[in-house]
Amino acid sequence: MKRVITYGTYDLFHIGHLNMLRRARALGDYLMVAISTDEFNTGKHKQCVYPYAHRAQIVEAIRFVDRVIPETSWEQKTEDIVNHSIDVFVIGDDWIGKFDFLKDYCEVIYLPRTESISTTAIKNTVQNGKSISR
Ligand code: C2G
Repeated sequence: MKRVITYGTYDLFHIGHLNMLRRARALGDYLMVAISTDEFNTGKHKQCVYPYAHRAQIVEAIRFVDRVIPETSWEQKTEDIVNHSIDVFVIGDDWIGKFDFLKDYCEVIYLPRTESISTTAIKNTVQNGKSISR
């Protein structure tokens, strides 16, 4: 059983998030997602629209997500990987190189982000009363 983990805020869930989770799951047989808590996001200077409980439940409801855990600190990744016997750490290539230190514990993969969609773009689009392009 190849176990995969990824981390993120997953606010205003969108197709870029879904693509990431689908690709992450395809790298193994089990996908764990660590969702940033509201408190941790404050440290990331991210003000979420959806509270942690909603962001976690939405991701947990995805057929190919096996488990959601809270992300409360930058330092927890190594412990998570060891404690949950993780084989693969995956995240978007906007983080490329930032988590190479995890290579001592598991495979580290950076996947390309989905173009032209982001939580910020959605916020701006909604505020301007427009719709997201296909
Ligand atoms: N993502 C993507 N394409 C987008 C937007 C996001 O592939 N258009 C990916 C990101 O690269 C990340 C995941 O979706 O792997 C979640 O993105 P965010 O919610 O923005 O998470 P982030 O703020 O990058 O938090 O400890 C790591 C952090 O928790 C990552």
